[in-house]
Amino acid sequence: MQISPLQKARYEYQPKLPGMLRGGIADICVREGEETQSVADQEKIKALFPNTYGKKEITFQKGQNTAPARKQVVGVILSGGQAPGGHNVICGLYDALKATSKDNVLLGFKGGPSGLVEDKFVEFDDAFIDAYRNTGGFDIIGSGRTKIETEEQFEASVETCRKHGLTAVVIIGGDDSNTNAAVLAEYFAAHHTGVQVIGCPKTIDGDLKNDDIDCSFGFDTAVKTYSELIGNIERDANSAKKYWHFIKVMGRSASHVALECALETQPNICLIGEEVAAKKMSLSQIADQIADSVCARAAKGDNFGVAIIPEGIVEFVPEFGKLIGEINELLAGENTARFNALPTWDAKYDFIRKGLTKESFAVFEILPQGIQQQLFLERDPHGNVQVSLIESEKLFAELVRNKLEERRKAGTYNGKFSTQHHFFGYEGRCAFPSNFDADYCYSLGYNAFMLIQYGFTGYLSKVSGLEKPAEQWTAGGMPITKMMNMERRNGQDKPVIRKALVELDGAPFRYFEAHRKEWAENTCYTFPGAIQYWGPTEVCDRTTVTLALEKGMLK
Ligand code: FBP
Repeated sequence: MQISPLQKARYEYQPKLPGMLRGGIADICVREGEETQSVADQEKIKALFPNTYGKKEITFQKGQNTAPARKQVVGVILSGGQAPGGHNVICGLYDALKATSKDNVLLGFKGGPSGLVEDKFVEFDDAFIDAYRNTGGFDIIGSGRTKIETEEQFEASVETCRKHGLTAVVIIGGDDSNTNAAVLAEYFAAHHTGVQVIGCPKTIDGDLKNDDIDCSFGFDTAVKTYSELIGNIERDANSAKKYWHFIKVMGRSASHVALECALETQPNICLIGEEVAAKKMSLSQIADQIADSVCARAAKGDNFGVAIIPEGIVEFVPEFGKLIGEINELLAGENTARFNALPTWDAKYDFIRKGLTKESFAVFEILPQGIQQQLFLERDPHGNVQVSLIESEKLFAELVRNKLEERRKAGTYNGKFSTQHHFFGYEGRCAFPSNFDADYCYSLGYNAFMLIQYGFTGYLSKVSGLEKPAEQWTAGGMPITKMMNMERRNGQDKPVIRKALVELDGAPFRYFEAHRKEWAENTCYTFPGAIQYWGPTEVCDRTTVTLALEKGMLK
């Protein structure tokens, strides 16, 4: 097979482990910490996880390895959206497993958690693993979003484990997948299977982080990839001086990606969903905020700019959420067929006008026709509006255009407004991992095997101190139940890992807030450039601005 020179060179890269994991498996021992409690709803979580709740935090350190010797047969699963570095988690896991004993076996279950249920697997060997070292993507075994939740699925998983003699399963995933890992660990423990479950924190969205997890892997590479592109667009905008670029970036439930890209590139505008929700902002208010920047810049002759829009923005706008709820109700059951049978858009529009409340229709009315039609025509199999498909970069560009027309009529704006639209999402999810993600992921996988070797289950592989050089990182494990609380999901109270949203009193947002007025009116663009794999460490191993601000490394 033909491979690119970079791919070949990246195969040779030796990821950096935390100092405490260096020097050989025989010299790694465990230090136990305090017993843990869930972040909220302790009694309920404890009752749901009687076998895995309240376990101790653990840290690895240098010392005689006292783990009992036994053959390990480990299964690994990639779960959810792709994130750069997933392959390295598997490589780190494989290397630690084989360094312990050549007889140990690593199986990869294909296509996500369903691979375990349906027993679709591959067995890794050196040649297989070597072809994926330090590469992006999840194509080594594929990924999927199946949730193991029915009794049938649990039983099938137990059967797969029994058939292969599995001693442990490693689940590489986001908050939902690791919640599932905790549930699976509890099930395996309750049924005395002897199979351990370890999770690894993944997602480019960056919303799996807390007091114990500095950040999820993949975030670093994805935001650097988007920031490179945004910086390039800023240069283009500032060269041509003729377009406003509206750029949507991934991140459905949290705006960490948009915020980090803004901190990296200093655009004129960046919307933060969590702020929109906290201030209960309307679409019109958001459009006004962007239009203010357009006008201020136009007054100086700068009819160009860059605005970053998080993918999930509309879900944070309260009036939009209400509108979506009403549309879902309006088209429930047989109404969908009635609506679809209406011959023209005008007839459909009339049906919508009569079916929505006055307030929601007022919101609907200000949407560009393309978005209006999207809301009614592109629906999921349950008949619900597919909010993630809404082209919010086009939506806001149009809403701003309307605002500017009003201002032009009022004599307060006299500029030009031509727009370009972009969506950066899939472009970043499978990029070659940055050195940071390559190192972090390899460490997470290596560390996951140490947790397995020492008999832990229901733990998340934890590598922290990530703002420092890798040598100073610490490694250990945290019971997943510690990160859980009860939340309402599909009409039921469920134990879940608490999702990390952008904190409006956190250092990254405060930094952005302090600078955004200046960025909105002036041209303060910064150009991060492409991810560098070789060169000075401050260029190649640098972490995200978000992490640096959170850890007080930047002010
Ligand atoms: P995970 O939370 O599973 O990591 O996925 C996040 C994400 O990359 C989002 O940013 C995006 O909204 C979504 O996946 C897209 O999912 P899909 O791959 O199903 O289109």
